Amino acid sequence: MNAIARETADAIGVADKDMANALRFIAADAVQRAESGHPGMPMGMADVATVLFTRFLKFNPADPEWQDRDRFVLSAGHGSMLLYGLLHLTGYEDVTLEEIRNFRQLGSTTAGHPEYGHMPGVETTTGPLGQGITTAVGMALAEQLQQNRYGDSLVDHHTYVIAGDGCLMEGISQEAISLAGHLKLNKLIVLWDDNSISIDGSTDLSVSDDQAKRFEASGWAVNAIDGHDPEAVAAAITAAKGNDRPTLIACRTIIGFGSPNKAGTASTHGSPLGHDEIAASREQLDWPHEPFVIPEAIGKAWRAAGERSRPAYEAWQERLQQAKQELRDEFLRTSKGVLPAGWQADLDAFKRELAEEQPALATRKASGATLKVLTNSIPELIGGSADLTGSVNTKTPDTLPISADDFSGRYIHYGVREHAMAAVMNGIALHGGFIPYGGTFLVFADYMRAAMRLSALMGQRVIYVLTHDSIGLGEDGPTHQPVETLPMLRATPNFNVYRPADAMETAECWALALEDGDTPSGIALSRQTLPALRTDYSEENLSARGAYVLAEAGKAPRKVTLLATGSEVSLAMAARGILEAKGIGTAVVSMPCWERFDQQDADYKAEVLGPDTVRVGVEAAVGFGWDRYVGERGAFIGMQSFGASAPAAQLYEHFGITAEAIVEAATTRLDNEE
Ligand SMILES: Cc1ncc(C[n+]2csc(CCOP(=O)(O)OP(=O)(O)O)c2C)c(N)n1
Repeated sequence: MNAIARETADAIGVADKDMANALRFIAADAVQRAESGHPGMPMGMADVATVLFTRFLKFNPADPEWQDRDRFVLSAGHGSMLLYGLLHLTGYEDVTLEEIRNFRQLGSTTAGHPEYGHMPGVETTTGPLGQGITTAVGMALAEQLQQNRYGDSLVDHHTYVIAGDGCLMEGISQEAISLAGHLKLNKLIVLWDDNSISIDGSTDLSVSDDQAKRFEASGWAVNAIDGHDPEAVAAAITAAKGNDRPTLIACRTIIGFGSPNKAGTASTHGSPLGHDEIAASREQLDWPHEPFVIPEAIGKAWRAAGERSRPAYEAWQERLQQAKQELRDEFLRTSKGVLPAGWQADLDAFKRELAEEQPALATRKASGATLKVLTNSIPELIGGSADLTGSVNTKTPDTLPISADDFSGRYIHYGVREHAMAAVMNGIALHGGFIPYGGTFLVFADYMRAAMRLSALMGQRVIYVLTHDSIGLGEDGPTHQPVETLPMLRATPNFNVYRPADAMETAECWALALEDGDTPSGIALSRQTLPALRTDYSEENLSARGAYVLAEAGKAPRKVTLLATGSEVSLAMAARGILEAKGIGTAVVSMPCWERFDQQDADYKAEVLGPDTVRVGVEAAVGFGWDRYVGERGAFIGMQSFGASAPAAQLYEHFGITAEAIVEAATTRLDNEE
């Protein structure tokens, strides 16, 4: 044994087995008390986790946010009590016995699955299987990028993952494994809980993959060990740390280890063992202690494990103090997620240029031009795309490709792996030091959905560049034309959906996405060229309130309000021209971000929406959600079905999304009322 903690444990006569049993029974007893949860996995992986936390993991419970800590991701999130037990035993102050006793109760930090931001030491939210291991790839990648910038005296840590059979069955794991192997992320170490059990029973029911070969085929080092043999676990982790590739350690374990009648069966997976079986397990493992009582010597040995990295922590603080001021300041600024001075001025100059030139641009191109400015002034922006770089315009002169041989780049070629792209971006954001953005077609948000939902749940600044945002993409047809995707994203709490109408709004929406440190954003962008609508320079970011009057009614008082987003704002402007010519006072409201508009006060909303006017919503998507803006007197012009394959202009005609249709909808309603 190699560490202070082990020495302390030895000195007080505490064996690994005793420490692991403390963990096992905290988990089993908490699940029993809650009458809900998963005891099997923590009992099975307690030996592995004990070795990891007492001998290897670099962490400091007194400073859970220490930037150079090792990251630990419990990808098998259903085994949350394993993590809570580890954090409690190693001395995280906030992870009290009271919280453990309140496992899964309202208001406790010990949520059913580990939730980021609820408890220190929980590095990411897990539970949806496969997300954790993929998020960890992002963390391991961020570590390499950060080390490249700041050197290994400030950045040198590992990312450890515990993943189960379920995580490895999920499709996203293949994307993750493949990308990690390709990038040779050698500081990523996955401990696979190889227990051959999932909910339905034996994994034989559903899977016969040779996992070792699968990982090897993707460029990983693989080791297989007895997960109940601490020395084997320690030897495997030591070997993994020396590898030039990511490592999978297949830890053969018995689910529910120690339970005489249930171990090795799915019945330990998702329900309490039951009082009798816990009593029998206490006997079998020779653990006579009452629930939640940890014998003093064992508690002490665990706390010593929590103190173990103190010298490394202090030495790191010292190195940070001695680092060149400029480097230190930049490291601390980016780690805190603070944007650099000067970026707004650069963007402002770009806005002035746009006002001057008034370019007709597809908003995807406007986004590319904006990114050219932003990636130049914000070095922590890390771009990427899921193999659509030329279409989504996410690459800029400042973002050179990242590769296994070169982590000085800033652009990730994710390959055709949208789901991994989203989860990896979560990992990069959670790791800290960088702001990730990544592009694909809006319709493929469905492929990323599970990870996008976690960006929102965790409040991470991840920016999704989502182009080809409607039937306006044309010939590629309905498989590529989103109609229900905007409502799906808008229905997601804490997720801002932007749909800018022209180049100026695109620049503004990018600024907002960057400023929103706790909210992910999706920027929906057109494939087709759009006219410049915002032709005046405005210092104020007009998109910040989510919706604003782009053109007020002319001479006559406002009778009609046309509400539109993105590519349909120019249609609304054309309809306004016709209505105004008829003497009907018509305003056009651009609504680049509903979520922001919903947060405005009632007066502003009324001023914009014109509650006494006839309101028509226009968006080339299904109308889900528009009712609240158009009201009972209003109408919606958009899609009622999937799209079709044809040139874009024909599709707008075919589906009746035209200036004439808008005029017709408005005038019919006005006539009906008169
Ligand atoms: C994406 C997703 N699908 C389904 C579930 C429900 N679920 C939770 S645990 C589990 C089985 C996992 O098996 P394994 O990883 O082998 O865990 P163990 O039984 O060994 O604890 C399932 C299907 C989930 N959490 N996430």
